[in-house]
Amino acid sequence: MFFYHPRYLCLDLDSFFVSVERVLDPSLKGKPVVVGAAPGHRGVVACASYEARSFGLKAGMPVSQARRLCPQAIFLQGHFDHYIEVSTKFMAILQDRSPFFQPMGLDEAYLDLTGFDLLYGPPAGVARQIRERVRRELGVTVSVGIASSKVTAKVASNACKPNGLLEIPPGQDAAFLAPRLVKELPGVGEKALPVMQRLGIHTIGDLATYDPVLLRQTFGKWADILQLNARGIEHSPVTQAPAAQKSISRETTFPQDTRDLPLVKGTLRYLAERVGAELRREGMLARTAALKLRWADFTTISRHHTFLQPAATDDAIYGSGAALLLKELHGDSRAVRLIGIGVGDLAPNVRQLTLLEGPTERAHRLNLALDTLRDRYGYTIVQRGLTFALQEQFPQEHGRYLLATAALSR
Ligand code: TTP
Ligand code: MG
Repeated sequence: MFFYHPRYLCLDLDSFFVSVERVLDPSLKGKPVVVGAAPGHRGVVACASYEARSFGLKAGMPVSQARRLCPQAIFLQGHFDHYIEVSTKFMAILQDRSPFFQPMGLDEAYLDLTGFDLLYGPPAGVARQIRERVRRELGVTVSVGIASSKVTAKVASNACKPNGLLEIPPGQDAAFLAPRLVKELPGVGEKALPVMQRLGIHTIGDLATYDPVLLRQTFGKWADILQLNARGIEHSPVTQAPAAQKSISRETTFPQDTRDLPLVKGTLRYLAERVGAELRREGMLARTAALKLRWADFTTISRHHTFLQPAATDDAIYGSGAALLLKELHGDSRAVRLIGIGVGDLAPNVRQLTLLEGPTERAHRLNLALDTLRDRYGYTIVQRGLTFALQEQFPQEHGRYLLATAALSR
């Protein structure tokens, strides 16, 4: 009888957006580079190169702050079409190696190589071949963690970044994780971290050995999963199908804080149409819509709306967003810094279930026809009166508006 050690790989491209920019323009190599907003525009950092990170820059930081910390950095708006192309090729390279493959977002995936030794040799060798192929064919680097679980592999891949390979030998997961900071554990984000610090949990080892009864009082059912993960144990399998997307959203920061209603509504309409197009491309319907607003003083709110029936039309998404927007603007005199719209609680649009009927079905088909036109000729080929307000505010490229913030948010 054979016994195989579980072997999971976590593969994550290094400073993904910036790395692709460096393929497009090699003169950017070795310099602090930020993808997030074009010169003179506002927004948040989507990706900072490792050179820029040494000045304290990181994803999510307002570009204005990034500029103060690292004025010599090169700020770029980004080329999303290229990112999607590199992402697709990266995922294809990984799937060549194992059908037990799980993409996580654009630049990250897990592979389960358990039991593949006879076929491919040791997992570290497979990782080296993949790293070489990605470098040769795509011109970017990928860091790889290998361990007995997905969670340890993920921590290992982050620990060896950039351009690293780190294998945690079987049986060593807990020992590897124990001395590391608890914020390195996937799932321990900005909300959980301060709570843990108050409990005296600083390292992953502190979490693993914390009294489970007390931990449950604070984190509920999640406590058990946290403690298993902290010992390097995770039971969720590497699934073939991509994890179902739970929401789709788009947001942007205005060039200046604004109370200009046609501009705010026009931008909302544009973002809603981008969200709608992606929703339809994915063949999904949404049950809820959400509006996000950031006021000039940086306070941020989100407001939700539940559709009467699941929807995927631009009108439904924009309509609910606009109603929420008008309500907020009515009760508040502050200027708007950022606006975003998203849809959530997605379900596949299975035609047999006839979720859509009558006029909704017709509107849906009209939207699909519009999507095809725009895929071919660009967004601006057909425009609503509302989005004309954007013409004076935003530059255009290949029939698309270039908004100030390049962040891809989902
Ligand atoms: P990450 O893999 O989290 O980050 P990264 O690839 O830039 O850097 P590294 O993996 O080396 O730490 O995210 C992948 C891409 O997703 C990133 O290049 C840009 C985009 N992104 C955003 O647009 N907004 C964000 O807040 C984050 C975290 C990422
Ligand atoms: Mg990455």
